[in-house]
Amino acid sequence: MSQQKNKYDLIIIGAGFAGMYSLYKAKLAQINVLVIEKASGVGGTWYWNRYPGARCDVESMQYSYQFSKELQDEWEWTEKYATQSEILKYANHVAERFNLKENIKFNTEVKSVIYKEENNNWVITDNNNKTITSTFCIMATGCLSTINKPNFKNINQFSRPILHTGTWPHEKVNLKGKKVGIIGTGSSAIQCIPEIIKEVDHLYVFQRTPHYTVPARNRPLKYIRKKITEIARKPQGYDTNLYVEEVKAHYKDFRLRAQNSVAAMVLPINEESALEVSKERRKSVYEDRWKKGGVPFIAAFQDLNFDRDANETAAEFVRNKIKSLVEDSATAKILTPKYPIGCKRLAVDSNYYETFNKPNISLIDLNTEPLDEFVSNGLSTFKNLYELDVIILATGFDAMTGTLFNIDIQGKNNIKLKDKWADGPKTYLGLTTESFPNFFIISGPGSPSVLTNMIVSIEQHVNWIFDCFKFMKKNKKSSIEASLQAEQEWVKHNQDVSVDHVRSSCSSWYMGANIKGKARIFMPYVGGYANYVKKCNQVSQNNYEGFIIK
Ligand code: N01
Repeated sequence: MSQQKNKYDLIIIGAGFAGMYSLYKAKLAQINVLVIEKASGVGGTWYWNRYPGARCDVESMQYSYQFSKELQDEWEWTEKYATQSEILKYANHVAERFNLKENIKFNTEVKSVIYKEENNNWVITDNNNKTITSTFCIMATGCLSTINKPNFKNINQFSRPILHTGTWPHEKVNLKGKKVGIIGTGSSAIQCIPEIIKEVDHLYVFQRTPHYTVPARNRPLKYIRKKITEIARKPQGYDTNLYVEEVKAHYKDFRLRAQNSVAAMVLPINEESALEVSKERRKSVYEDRWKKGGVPFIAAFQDLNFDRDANETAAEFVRNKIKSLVEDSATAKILTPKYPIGCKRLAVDSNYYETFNKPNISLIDLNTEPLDEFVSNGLSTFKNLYELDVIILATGFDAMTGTLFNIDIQGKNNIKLKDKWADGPKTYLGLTTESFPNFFIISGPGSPSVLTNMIVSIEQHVNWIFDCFKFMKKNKKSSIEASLQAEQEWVKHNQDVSVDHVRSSCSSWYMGANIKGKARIFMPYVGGYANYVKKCNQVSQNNYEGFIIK
């Protein structure tokens, strides 16, 4: 273990949930480690995304670490879906409970990560031009951590505040009595709009593509506790009325079921086909899922993700809900998506469609009224001028590769990651990339990551990496790198499994379609979490097949 100043065995970039757990494991293994974090605190996504209404759409009893039984037992979630502030509190609790902050250098942005073949190490340079070296490097930089700020015409002309949901200010933003414009209607806007409507004088929603969303039916967990469910005892199935004590009493089994699932979470998948049941049965299943709320809606039938006709039955159900919930038929029409449901990530909301019945909201369809430019006091479309006090950009992220490309990452022979991935990311298992030895990515492209319950996926990745470290130490190896052949096969497999999946059937950030000039390729692994874990385990059990270890 190296102890020299500015020389580490392991550098971890990012102190979100991936960075924190990597650090915990490194400390446990007594590895000489440093975490570098741009923010002034831990939490990653939950540090930055503080917009009103921000919360997780994975249930809180599942969206948490499982590496420590004590941590799992002692932490009390207060709502079915935790708010951003509660998740951030949890992240800080974890950091303090396991003394993580002492190894994190905050307020520091990594600018370059360059491999030096002659020393078999990485040279990391930060925004203060400080340089350190490390044998191993873990990129725990997140999948949705670089915001997409489109190059709107004359954006700098607007003389009042422009906010982005992904970098929302830490201090309270006062929208009371203000005329506010919001551009974008993805998951972030869908959570934000029903909250800020309570405060603003008038809200103008600028929509390019309508998004499918289902009600969250969020509730305090104390209320749920009074209910009797069989959740953790059932080998299959699941009731959204999570009963905290029961889950905690059977947490191990509960987590195991998530490990063996498609999305790393206990989700009630109905094994029936939407096309093989009666019309009445289909409607009643959808109604039941709608009533219970949350992402389980998309698991209402087993064929919604692969059969377009089956998918259409679910899409049509939601379209009819929009029609019944939104009073003004013209507004309802604009809010109604036409593409398959689940292609863009299904959003989960609290009163999103109902918000459009309020007197102080206007929906602007950018397809019939395209944006022209920002002006000093508002936004101008080709039809109207909207006077605004504040503009909110809910325009999403340069997902999965954006943050990696913002850092100058160079592997063997000075090959830049950005150049290597110019036609789309190329990884082996989403964890490593050929020509970049001792370099790991957590929840990288080619791993299930954003299609799963992220904390569970993160723990699996980190455990795999640290098992690999153990293997290398035991076998006195100093370098591990994906072979080109293994990488090519994995990339091909990724594309093969995505071809018929609904997720690749429209333009979305999964495909890089939201960023001008970005390669159009389906980035996360859509073959299912359990299959992915099986593959990772097979690789490690076979002495890291597909890797070159020296
Ligand atoms: O971003 P998005 P997001 N002109 O990319 C529009 C996670 N998340 O921040 O669809 C006009 O989904 C764009 O329009 P279009 C979750 O994984 C999780 O909402 O490209 N409009 C779209 O409407 C999610 O998927 C939670 O036509 C423009 C919107 O902006 C991911 O984050 C909560 C535009 C962007 O939607 C991203 O969600 C929130 C332009 N030039 C987010 N450019 C949880 O609950 C873009 N748009 C865990």
